[in-house]
Amino acid sequence: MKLLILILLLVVCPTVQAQQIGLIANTDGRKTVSLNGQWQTIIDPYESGYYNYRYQPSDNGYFKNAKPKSKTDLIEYDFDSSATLNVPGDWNTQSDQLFFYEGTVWYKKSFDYPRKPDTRLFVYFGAANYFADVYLNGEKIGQHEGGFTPFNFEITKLVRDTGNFLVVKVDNKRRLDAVPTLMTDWWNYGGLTREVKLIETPATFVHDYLIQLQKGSRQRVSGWVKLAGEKLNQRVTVRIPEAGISKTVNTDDRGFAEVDFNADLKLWSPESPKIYEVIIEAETDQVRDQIGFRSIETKGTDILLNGRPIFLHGVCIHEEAPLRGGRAYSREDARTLLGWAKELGANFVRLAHYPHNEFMIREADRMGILVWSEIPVYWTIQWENAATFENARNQLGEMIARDKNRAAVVIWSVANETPLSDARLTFLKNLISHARSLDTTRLMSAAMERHYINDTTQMIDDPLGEYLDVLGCNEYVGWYDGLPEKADRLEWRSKYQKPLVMSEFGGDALYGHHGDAGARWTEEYQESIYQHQIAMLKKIPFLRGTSPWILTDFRSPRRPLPNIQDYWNRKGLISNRGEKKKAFYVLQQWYKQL
Ligand code: GCB
Repeated sequence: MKLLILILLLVVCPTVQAQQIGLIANTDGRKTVSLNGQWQTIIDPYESGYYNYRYQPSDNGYFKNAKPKSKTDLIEYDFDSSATLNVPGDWNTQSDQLFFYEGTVWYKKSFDYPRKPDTRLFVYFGAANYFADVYLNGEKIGQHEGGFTPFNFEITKLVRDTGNFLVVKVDNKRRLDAVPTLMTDWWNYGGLTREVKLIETPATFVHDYLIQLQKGSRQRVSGWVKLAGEKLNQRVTVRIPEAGISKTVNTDDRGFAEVDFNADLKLWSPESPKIYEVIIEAETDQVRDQIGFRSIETKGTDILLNGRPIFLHGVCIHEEAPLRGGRAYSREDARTLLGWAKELGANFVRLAHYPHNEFMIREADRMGILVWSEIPVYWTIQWENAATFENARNQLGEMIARDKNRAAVVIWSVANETPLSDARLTFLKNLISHARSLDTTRLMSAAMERHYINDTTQMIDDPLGEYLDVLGCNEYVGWYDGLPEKADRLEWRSKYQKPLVMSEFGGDALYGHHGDAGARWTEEYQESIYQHQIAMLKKIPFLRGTSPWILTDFRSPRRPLPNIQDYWNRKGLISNRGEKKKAFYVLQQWYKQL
């Protein structure tokens, strides 16, 4: 019977997916071919390139990239005469037709690739929002859920010397059971929003590694390397030439080896973001990376960087492209956004509300900016749905897999403003222990809500606090909660002896809109919020960080007010055109004193 089912399955689904390999670490350090540029695209709101008229998945979908063979052939699509979209890039800001679009767009790119013997080839996507089905030469090679983390599929056996066609069905329809769910306060930018590339590796290659300081130590480097391929037993040497380090280990039958050695390293910090070249040299492969070393821990209500207390003076950032709008994706975008954060006097950024593109993290490493990185477990989520949990867990794992070697990243956050319940607590506790199993060194946090125990006392006692290293808390005193002066009377209490980062506060102002400090939407009102907030924040004894909402205006479908919002959340300290609002200078002045 079982055999029969298997045979049936093979007959019904002839496109058995190629075996998949986990994320390849550090694609920068490898031989790659970019597939960025114009891709042919078909907008498919009814998904007729995927389903037949009985709503069954079709064997003959657009992924076949079919062409009429004779003049009688009926084929109702043609990639090659269809419009193009640039990759990387969201589709919404590339075509007026697609500005509010939520649905499927098919992408196609043709390429040649004369593969050399004894090499393997992978196709790598920086991100696709939200669901991607990927096909090469008409065969399905994999699918991926989650709009902000990278994934790769092996195509060694399918790739041809010439005439390959890579087809991706990208669907950004929101779903109640997805992560994030239906309701967010940001634009649902769809598409192949980050770079796409081919990665060539040797037959057996360095698949992944962790090279970081051991938790609690500033001299001991501890981690592991993992090979993938046939020749799993190898000698692997980790070298840090500048520090005179060369340490050789032998990988086991799974291609795995732990790495542990003492090193006299100049530590990474915002004042001195020292980065070393690290070389991982196996017998069959070699990868180079740029890694900084620093320790991060908490003690009572303090956050210690390299053993010394630090105050995280920062700002939240959405992945909204500076000046042009749309999803940010490039190194230049990252430099502009982080450059503004630096100008503000920040040593810290909260990258909200999902993992940002890798350039942000790499540039933060170079510029000496500490990073809080999070997954889009935002507002309401189906806490009791096992598939939703699996999805969130997978996104968390992919975020950590990509960025675990970056010194800048000090906090992983698992949730934003989630409503209290037992199911939610179980869900988030399980995410936290998963993160800790993947990475023992970073601090865990979440942006929580708080409540009033009387008119003037704010209490942080969310039961989640027990499982976090750093408490995150969002509050909008002066905007959603009373007027700016309300902050003057507030006292803050916490059930936990832990550091607090005020992970959001702020209010909207349209740049250039002036009035008195009591008038909503004016720069003066926003300025007044910041003045009262800063006075309040200075009095919170366990406060160890701030990341007000937000560096720049960003698009949100929840913000329609004409002539003020026009579908922009205006809480930016900088407008969407790059103009600094008055509140920017208020915060800058405080940060300069710190
Ligand atoms: C919040 C959310 C953030 C929103 C912000 C707002 O609490 O965490 O995503 O954009 O408030 O502007 O209301």
